[in-house]
Amino acid sequence: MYENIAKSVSKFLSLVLRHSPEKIGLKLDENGWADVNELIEKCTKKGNRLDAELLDYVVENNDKKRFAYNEDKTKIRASQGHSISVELNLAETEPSEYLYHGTVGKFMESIQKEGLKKMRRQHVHLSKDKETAIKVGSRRGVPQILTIRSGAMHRDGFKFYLSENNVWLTDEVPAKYIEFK
Ligand code: HQG
Repeated sequence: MYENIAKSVSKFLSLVLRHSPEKIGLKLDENGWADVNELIEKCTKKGNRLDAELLDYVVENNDKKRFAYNEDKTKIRASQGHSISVELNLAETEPSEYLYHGTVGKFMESIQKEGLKKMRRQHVHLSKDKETAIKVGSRRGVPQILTIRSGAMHRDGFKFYLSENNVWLTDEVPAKYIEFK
């Protein structure tokens, strides 16, 4: 019964939990956590329908599992994708030999020159499979898929993190580790 509004709730939660908590007067702690009751109260005050049951539904059924509760479900945060500075305390993880990044043609020249940058987010986002990268690139147009030599990067000392919802994160990908084809 929540299918229809779950997507708009997810978009609104992405906005306040990743980018602009101040839009509803919400405070996140340094690890990106918001108090669940405060979130519900402040969303509702701003006219965005939210209650504990709907929030549970969105956390459980979100297509990319974008949000996670803490152990006792008193706090919630976005698992990745922030533009505001938060310390997710993710453990460094060894990546597979190759990871993928989906982008679009208009960015290619710049990426060839300077590699992948985190732009407005806290990390560069990579995926383990090409299908996910195709979806990510398709948000902006005809997808271009870049193969990242993540194994070589790791051996050269670059750090990788795996978010709770299985997005691979790193600080940058210099152009020499990118296969353009
Ligand atoms: C590009 C979504 C020019 C980069 C997705 C991308 C993902 C450069 C854009 C998550 C560049 C940044 C993140 C350079 C990178 N020159 N362009 N040097 N370096 N770019 O949205 O990876 O649905 O910040 O290729 O599924 O597209 O929100 O990153 O096109 O997981 O949960 O600059 O967001 O997840 O865009 O997407 P973004 P992204 P959610």
